[in-house]
This record gives sequence, structure tokens and C-alpha cells, in this order.
Amino acid sequence: MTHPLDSSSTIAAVATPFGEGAIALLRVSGPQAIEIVGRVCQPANGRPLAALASRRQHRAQIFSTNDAAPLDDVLVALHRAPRSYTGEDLVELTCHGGILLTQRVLETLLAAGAQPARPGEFTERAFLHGKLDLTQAEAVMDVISAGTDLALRAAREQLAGRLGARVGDLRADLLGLVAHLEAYIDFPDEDIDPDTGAKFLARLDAALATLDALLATADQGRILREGVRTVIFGEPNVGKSSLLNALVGHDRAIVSPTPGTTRDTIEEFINVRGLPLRLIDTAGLRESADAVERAGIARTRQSLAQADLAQHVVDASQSSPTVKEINAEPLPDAPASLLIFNKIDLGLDPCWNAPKFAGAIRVSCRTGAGLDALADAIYATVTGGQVAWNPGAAAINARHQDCLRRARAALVTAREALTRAEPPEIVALELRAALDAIGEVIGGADTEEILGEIFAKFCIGK
Ligand SMILES: Nc1nc2c(ncn2[C@@H]2O[C@H](COP(=O)(O)OP(=O)(O)OP(=O)(O)O)[C@@H](O)[C@H]2O)c(=O)[nH]1
Ligand SMILES: [Mg+2]
Repeated sequence: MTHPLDSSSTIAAVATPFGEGAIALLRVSGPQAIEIVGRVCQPANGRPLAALASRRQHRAQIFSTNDAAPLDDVLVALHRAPRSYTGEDLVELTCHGGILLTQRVLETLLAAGAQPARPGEFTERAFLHGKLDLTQAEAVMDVISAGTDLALRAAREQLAGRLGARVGDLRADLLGLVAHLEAYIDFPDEDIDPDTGAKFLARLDAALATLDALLATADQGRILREGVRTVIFGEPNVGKSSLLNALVGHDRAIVSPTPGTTRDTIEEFINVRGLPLRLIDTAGLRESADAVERAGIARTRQSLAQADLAQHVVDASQSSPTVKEINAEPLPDAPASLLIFNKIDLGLDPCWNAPKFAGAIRVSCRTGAGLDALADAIYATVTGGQVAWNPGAAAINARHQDCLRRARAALVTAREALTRAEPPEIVALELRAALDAIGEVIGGADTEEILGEIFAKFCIGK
């Protein structure tokens, strides 16, 4: 990111994906947008482009600078500042969706004076012109990449400004505290009520509680954006890869009667009742002399340590040598887990009738029996409190989490200084630090460095 605040240039990009399609959309934004497009675009009504009404589609022709014949018939719409997505003059051109044609139209716009847009630059300009706060700008990308209804709903809520509003309120509260404290520091003779007692502390604690509530949504935010990390594990040959294939709906992983078939972890993204799941098939757990298999097993353990949900698969048609160690209840520090009895088409070995296995889900990857019940159980486990979940709340992302954690640490230090009756300057300093960190979430004037990082993840034309 070289010039995040320089919006004096006019940028152009193709906003639709690369490839053949019925139509393609190009966008031009900036102070010269109408002038630049006007150089190469002739409206069908014979009037100059600048004379066209805003926010309506007009028929027009595009002319490349070195050819008298028109390049294409297009529809053009003008969105004049500030009533546009970017807050600048914005022109949208719809042409036919050919790969070569779209490229030529873009080249023509660039030759007429536009600069190629960087990824996310349109949304970045929208942020810089106050159309969106940073959480909303990030939500634009979340909306685009949402893979399930729930992820989409959360992203839409963030885009609507729900998270930004909560953070904004928190910021306003803290600002009030800082202002009060600084007035007291600056004008000690003015007899301002220092308010350093219980009332001040209560306001600080309320801010801390809000921060904690926001931080508690981080897991949910990660799950919505990246999926519930769901690890399928168990002994070799019990049907772990078969289960992955059954849930994915096609033959993704190799299945064979040879124990030790899966060596590396295999990941697939699936949608279970609207929940995004990152499903991970692993190498079967056993003592192995084979170095590659041992490396695979090490990966299984690593995946398990990072799992949100563990699916423990057993071959219930046979008695397992480790049956005594198997539990239907999750261990205290383990991720939420489900015990899955596979191969029930072959019958159930009596050892699995023990009462502690009553909660196991019986499936057959061969016949498909029980898979619906498994999907229900997955949904219930993830949304039922074992994994942090609250679909109504705004869910923060990793960047927000980092800012809010720093804010929390500063607030805790401020609180300690206050209770130890340290000079108010120290308390004010920490409150300021907390304010800065919270400000980074929604973006203030001094957040240039973070912008590059956020918008680089966008696609060009957004
Ligand atoms: N009858 C029956 N056979 C099954 C079922 N699920 C899997 N199998 C068979 O069990 C064998 C092992 O299946 P896999 O899915 O490769 O088992 P795995 O747990 O991934 O095995 P490893 O990768 O070696 O640890 C294959 O021959 C499958 O066809 C089932 O529900 N019923
Ligand atoms: Mg396997």
C-alpha cells in the first residue's frame, strides 16, 4: 500500500469474474470518472455523457482510441458523488461478457486516463469517504466469500453496521471517561468532580464486560468464516475416509480394505444444515513401524489438538481392542466430540451395548443409514453450547480480536492503577491506549497501515 489516502486519481477495473459470460461490468471511480469515460463512450441519445441523468441505465457505444468502429454497445450508469458506492463519481459500464472484449474495454478506459484499481480499492475508497467503517468494509468480503446461509447472515449483519455500532458505543463510553479524567488533570483548580471512586470504576467495568462479550464471539466468527474444524479420527480401517466421502457426497478420499490407507490429512469444506464445516480425514491411530504412517499419525494428533469437533469413528461390527478406553462422553479438555458406530450394516458387536455408549450415533457409510441423524447431531453439538455459538451476536474476526485484546489489557492495567490510587495521568494513559486499540477496529484517521492488509485480500473491482 503506497498511497492509501490518495483518491485524487481515477481508477478502473472489471468488477465481474474473469471468463466468458452474458455480460461484464466495469467500474470507474474518481474525480475524473465521468470525463474519462466521456472520452470513449458516446451515449445513443447523442448527448454528452456528462449530461446524462444519474443512477439510470443509458445505451451507449464504446470507442477504442485507435479505431473508428465502435468496440461494443454498452449500458452506462452514472453515480455522482457523494451518492455512490465509493462516495466519488462512479461510472458503471455493462458490456458483453467476452474475455477479449472486456479486456479491450478496460484498456480503452486506461488509455483514456484511468489508473488500474488495486484489489479492494473501490471499497477502500468507500471507507475513506466515510461510506463504511472498517468492519463493514471487511464484511463486504465476508458476504462475497460466505459459503453457507449462516455465514452469509452474520456477514450481512456486520455489513449493516451492527458490530461497528457496538464498538462505536464502547469507544464513546471510554472517550467520556478519558475526557473526564483529562479535564481533572488539566484543570486541577477548577474543582471538577474527580469521580475516581466507585462510579468511575463501575463505568470501567461495564466497558470491560462489553469487551469480554465481543471477544467471546471470536470462535463463532472464525467458525463462520473458516468452518467448524471437524476431525474424523479412530483406528485404521474403521471407515473414516468412507465417512468423509459420505458426508462430502463424492469419492474424495481413497477407501480400501487395507488398514493404514490414509497417510496424510484430507480436508473438505461442507455445509451441514447451514453450518460451514471443515471436515478433516486423518490417518488411523495405531502403533506403526512405517515412517510415513507414523508421520501421518502425528498429523492426526496435531489436527485433533486444534479441532472444534472430533468425530471418533469405530467399527461397531467388531469388538475393538481399545473398547475399554473409548468413551461416549467428551474428555474435559478435549474438543466437543461425537462417537460414531460405523458398519452397522454388518451388525453390532455386543461389546458396544455397554450403557456408556448409549449416545453413539449408528451409521453405515455403505448403505447411508444414520447419516441424517449424524448431520442433526453435528448441528446440535456445534450450536448447543459445547462450541461457543450465538447466532444473534455480531461475530468478530481475527483482526478485531487482536485489537480488542490489546484494548482489554490496557483497560485492566488502567483499572489496577485506579484501585491502587496511582496518579490519574497513568490511568488516562492506559485509557488512551485502549481507545486507540478499539479505534483500530472501526478505523480512524490514523489506520493507514492496516488498510493495506485488509484490502489486499479483496478481489479487483470490489
Ligand atoms: N460393510 C461396511 N463396510 C464399510 C463401511 N464403511 C467402510 N467400509 C469398508 O471398510 C474398509 C475401510 O474403509 P476406509 O474408509 O478406507 O477406512 P479408514 O478408517 O479410512 O481406514 P484407514 O485410512 O486405513 O485408517 C473399506 O473396505 C470400506 O469399504 C460400512 O459402513 N459398512
Ligand atoms: Mg482412510
